Amino acid sequence: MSETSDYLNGYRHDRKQAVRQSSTELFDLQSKVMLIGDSGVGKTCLLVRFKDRAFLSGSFISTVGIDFRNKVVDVEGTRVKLQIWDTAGQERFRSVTHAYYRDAHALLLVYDVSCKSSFDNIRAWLGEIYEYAQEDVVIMLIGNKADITTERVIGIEDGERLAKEYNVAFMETSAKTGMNVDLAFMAVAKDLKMKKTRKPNDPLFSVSEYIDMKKESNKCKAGCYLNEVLEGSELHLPQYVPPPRNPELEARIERLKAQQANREYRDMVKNVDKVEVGIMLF
Ligand SMILES: Nc1nc2c(ncn2[C@@H]2O[C@H](COP(=O)(O)OP(=O)(O)OP(=O)(O)O)[C@@H](O)[C@H]2O)c(=O)[nH]1
Ligand SMILES: [Mg+2]
Repeated sequence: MSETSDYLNGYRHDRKQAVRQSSTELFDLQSKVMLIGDSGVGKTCLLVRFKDRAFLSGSFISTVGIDFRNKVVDVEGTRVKLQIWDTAGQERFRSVTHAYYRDAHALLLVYDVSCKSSFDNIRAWLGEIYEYAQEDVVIMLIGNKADITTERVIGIEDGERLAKEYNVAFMETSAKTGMNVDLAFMAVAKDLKMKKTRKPNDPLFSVSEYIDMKKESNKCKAGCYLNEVLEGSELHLPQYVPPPRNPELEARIERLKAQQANREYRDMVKNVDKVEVGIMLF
């Protein structure tokens, strides 16, 4: 046998165990994931948060065309390489990105909880997915910028309802705080592993159930959520969840505020009288 065929046989054998992507990065399975959704919803920020554990704040640089980054994650001993494609949300690039849907294993469809039009456009995005992607593609609806409170216009129930209607997985994330970002990508990696290793009688893996189970197990007793803890990755700080509302206390605070305002008003009127009297005497 020639040296070349020895090499190729060795290479084929290796590929069964782990595919060599570069001299330093080995993996067992590979998955193509795409981030899609309107411009400005935070697709690039989600990718950067997952890949580099950073947040791109400040001026917004819209993606041109399409870009990708790789990350190898460990799913219970299996190295899954996620090839994450970050698409441009702007309409003018739509024809470019359609071509990439076909061989995607998972699509993360993102809207911004503070932008109603990005949520309203989700139905149109789903239409495109059904037209261009594979039938068994994993679809995850993501409500990003969950850290925003005052400008929020889309509630978590709205996202849940829409996801239920289309039978797709759902979660809210924040690229800013990191909330649920790892969980979204890990659920995709886990789905791929389960598909590849599933035996005929094994139950089907459900991304939605996995997400719900992880969110439940990450809920701590003090009423806060812990982020997904990845195998071998860093632990994030708990996210702050405001305490439940207390209508009685709120009413008392309002009464006190009104009393205070009355007092201030009376003092002000008294002072105005004094000034007026002073002016008249003068
Ligand atoms: N508060 C908050 N702002 C965010 C979050 N994610 C992204 N942003 C901001 O939203 C803006 C747009 O983010 P990008 O990630 O560039 O948006 P995009 O979806 O990639 O947009 P296109 O590339 O045009 O499709 C930036 O100014 C970010 O700083 C988030 O989770 N919370
Ligand atoms: Mg972008």
